Amino acid sequence: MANNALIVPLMLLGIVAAVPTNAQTASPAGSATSDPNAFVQKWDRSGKGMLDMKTVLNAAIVKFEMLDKDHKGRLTQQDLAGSVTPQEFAAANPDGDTTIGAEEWFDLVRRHFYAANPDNDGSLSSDEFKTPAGQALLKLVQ
Ligand SMILES: [Ca+2]
Ligand SMILES: [Ca+2]
Repeated sequence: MANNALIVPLMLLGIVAAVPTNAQTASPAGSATSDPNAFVQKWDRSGKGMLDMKTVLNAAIVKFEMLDKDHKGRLTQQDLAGSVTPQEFAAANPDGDTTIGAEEWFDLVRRHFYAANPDNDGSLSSDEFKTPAGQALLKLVQ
């Protein structure tokens, strides 16, 4: 009975239900999970609380232009320092030059989208953005 007295008020506040069971594995040690809700709300034109590929690519264009400070249509490793590791940069740069072009950028975002969408329904929900793959995508496009 003592436990119920504690748990029921927490449930009423939504605290018990809101804590995901995979909270420990979803975020890398030492860094907080980036909350996708604001990003989803900002881009969600359908009102369904989900983002499809076209919408995510639109966000990716905006992010690309923001990072491309000299407006040459290419991103250097320095431009992407906060978003991708050197290993990820190399993987995203199959032509082996020193920059990520727009097509390479879209390919990278598409790969992350598919990885973050295991149910293959064409859209990413806030919950899917909270998975490790979703967080990796969010880091690219947010
Ligand atoms: Ca390249
Ligand atoms: Ca999905």
